[in-house]
Amino acid sequence: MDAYERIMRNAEEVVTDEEVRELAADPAGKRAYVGYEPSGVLHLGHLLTANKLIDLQEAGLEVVVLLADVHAYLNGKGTFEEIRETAEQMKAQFIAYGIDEDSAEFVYGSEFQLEKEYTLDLHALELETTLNRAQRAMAEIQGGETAKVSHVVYPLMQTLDIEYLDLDLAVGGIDQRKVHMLAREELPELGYEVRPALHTPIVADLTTGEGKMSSSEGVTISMEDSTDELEEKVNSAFCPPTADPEGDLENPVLELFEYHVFPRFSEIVVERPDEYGGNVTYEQYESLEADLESGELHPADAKGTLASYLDELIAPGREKLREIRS
Ligand code: IYR
Repeated sequence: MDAYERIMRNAEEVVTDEEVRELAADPAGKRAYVGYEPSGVLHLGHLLTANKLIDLQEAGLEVVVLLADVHAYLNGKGTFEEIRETAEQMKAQFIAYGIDEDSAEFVYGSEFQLEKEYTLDLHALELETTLNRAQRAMAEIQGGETAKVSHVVYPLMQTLDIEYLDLDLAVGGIDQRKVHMLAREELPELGYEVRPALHTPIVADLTTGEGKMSSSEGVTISMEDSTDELEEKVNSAFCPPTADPEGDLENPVLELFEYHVFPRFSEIVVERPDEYGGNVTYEQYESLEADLESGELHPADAKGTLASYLDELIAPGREKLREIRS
């Protein structure tokens, strides 16, 4: 896999492809980032973009993890002290998960977002941007609550982060796309360069295959789950043996294989007793998907295998959390 293919693996979209190709042609010294509102426990939503950061490190880019404490504050996630503490825990779990600590840079938003120059640029952006535009950019992040003034400042700060962290690529879930599009429009207004963005998909709800897997509603898998809890969650997942003919339901079991398991393991072994066909090894996601859809692979075997690989992925972070809490 060349640098471009690795950067693009499992990306839902890039804006623009041409800019990303240029980046891939000479990745040395180029900086990519994901920003996270600190939360005490990482879940699969965080890990999807973390997988992308690992891909980017492997493609030769420098990666920056923004622990967006000021953003979390603006989004009503607690006091600064509480947010700081959860940010520390989050950082430790990312490292346990496999983000290379020596080459990655972990930055707190409050380290640079409270400086005078940043604040003055923020005010310039406030003057440039209509309320309506900023609110639309936030619709998917802020959820259904009544928008506060802080919620329109939020995407403007996210826009400035791209300049102030000296980035060449902004990465996020597809729910960040409107903020990144706002950034592409507004940065030139302040005389700054436009940077490309890469968006990862959102995994569907585990039990229904609809909408998105989220920590606030429905079931999500997190660093906190024990092996048994994880197995139970995966076993109750929606996993139709054939693709939905109408095409509006996703298969979350397949999505988890595609976005979480295959990127991190070079081969996947499904262990089965001989009377059920014996063990089978997959090197590519597409072969597993084809076998599930043809009936060659039973959903129960797919789920058992998924649970054990996910367990292996979250085990170091789970251990880290135990350590922090004891
Ligand atoms: N909006 C993100 C958090 C965030 C991301 C970036 I990229 C920033 O520069 C700042 C904040 C979220 O919804 O989690």
